[in-house]
Amino acid sequence: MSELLKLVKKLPSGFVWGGATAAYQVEGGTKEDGKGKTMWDDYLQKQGRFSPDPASDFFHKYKQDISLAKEYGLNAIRVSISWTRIFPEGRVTSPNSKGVKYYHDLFRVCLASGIEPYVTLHHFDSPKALFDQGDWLNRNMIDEFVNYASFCFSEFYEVKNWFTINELISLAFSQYVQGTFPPNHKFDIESAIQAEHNELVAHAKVVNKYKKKGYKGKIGLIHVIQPVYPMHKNKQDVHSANLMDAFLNRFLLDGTFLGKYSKETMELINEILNKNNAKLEILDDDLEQLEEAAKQNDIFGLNYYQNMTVEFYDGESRINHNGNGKKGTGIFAFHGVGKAVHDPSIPTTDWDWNIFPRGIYDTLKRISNQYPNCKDIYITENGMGYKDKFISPKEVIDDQPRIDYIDKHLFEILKARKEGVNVKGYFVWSLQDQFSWANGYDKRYGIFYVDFKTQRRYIKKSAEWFRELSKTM
Ligand code: BGP
Repeated sequence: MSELLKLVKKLPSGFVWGGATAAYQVEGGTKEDGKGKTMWDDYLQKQGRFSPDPASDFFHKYKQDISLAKEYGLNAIRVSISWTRIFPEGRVTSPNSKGVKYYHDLFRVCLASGIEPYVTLHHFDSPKALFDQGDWLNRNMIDEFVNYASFCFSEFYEVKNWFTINELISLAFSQYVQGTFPPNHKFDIESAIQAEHNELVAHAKVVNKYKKKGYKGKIGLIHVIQPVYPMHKNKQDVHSANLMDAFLNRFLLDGTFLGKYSKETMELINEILNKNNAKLEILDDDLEQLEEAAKQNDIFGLNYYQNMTVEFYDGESRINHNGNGKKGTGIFAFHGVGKAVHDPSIPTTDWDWNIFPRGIYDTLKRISNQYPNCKDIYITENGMGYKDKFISPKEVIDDQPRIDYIDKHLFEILKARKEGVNVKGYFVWSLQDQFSWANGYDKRYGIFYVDFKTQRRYIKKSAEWFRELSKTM
């Protein structure tokens, strides 16, 4: 028996095996039943590279996807609610009853199939009307988010596991550093860090309200953690790694679980802000909210894909997003902070994402050692973007590299769990192939293949692998 299976055999029966999705990446139907625009609709149309319709047509095909999940041994699904299906203009007025019904129907089908829904309230899809007023940089968005979240808690009583916001760093990074998400700014460090802070405050306010109201479910948020390692053990590279880590990870982990930014974290963040002529506004009330929420998160969603190796870099900031899978074209060099370099001992995907399973073990140990307020952890995303080859409808799609990726990461996760880290579940990114924000439709992650023209689903070897795994328990 493999080392992984030995660990799987020891898992409790309630261990969560899920597939992850996000509304805008799977639903399609962006104009159906009164849905309002998100920050993406006009932008993608203007850009003309790919359309979010019909994506994986989950809006119509969710029953089929849920039954596939069930058939292949999963017991949970991660979905997000599209804010503008419920409140088309973002502002909380009278809800769009068709949108509300859609999510009730979805949750009902999940629960009837023994697939527990884990629901995110904001997964990269701000309502266009609020985006136009500054998105998370406008503090009014915080209040609107609290209102929208409050509505969802009282309406969707059947949901027991809530995540407020998905990957604050990825949203801020893609919007304001990499420029691949609207409004497409590059190295606008002030906006990136301010948006993250404001999102943390929004999250905290929602958690505090949820607890005050005494809801019985569980609540938390999701961070993607990218552990940073210095290329060389010299002082400069080590400092670069610390700066990059503060920027990518530590600022957010502190804000979530310490309820403040520690002195050491702020020294690193201030160094980054100063080097980029940027400032950060933190109000007294913000800190009170963060502090109150820090101990009240019931669950934490950890997304992990890759690590980053950095060396000291003092040149001009430069970035190139590898969005088409042409290996070796990605660049990230951040003035005064660090430059991502390729460690030749670490393999990469076609999109230049490092394949470094040990990073998830290091991350889990770090969180459990440094952030005792972090309680139950779910791996809410982990998986591999791959150019799957479809041969014929009769043949199972061979995605062995994805299986190898998941196998190795899962092993590291369960090793950390065996050593006491409280991991309660694993969601593969993604359940079915879906639309990838800045990469379109060729970067597939699903354990079920989607023919985007016909919307037919086909089985991949990774789905069969999951089914065997679930039988092991
Ligand atoms: C995470 C997001 C997902 C998903 C995934 C893969 O950051 O939460 O929405 O997209 O990464 O990323 P990509 O699609 O860019 O390859």
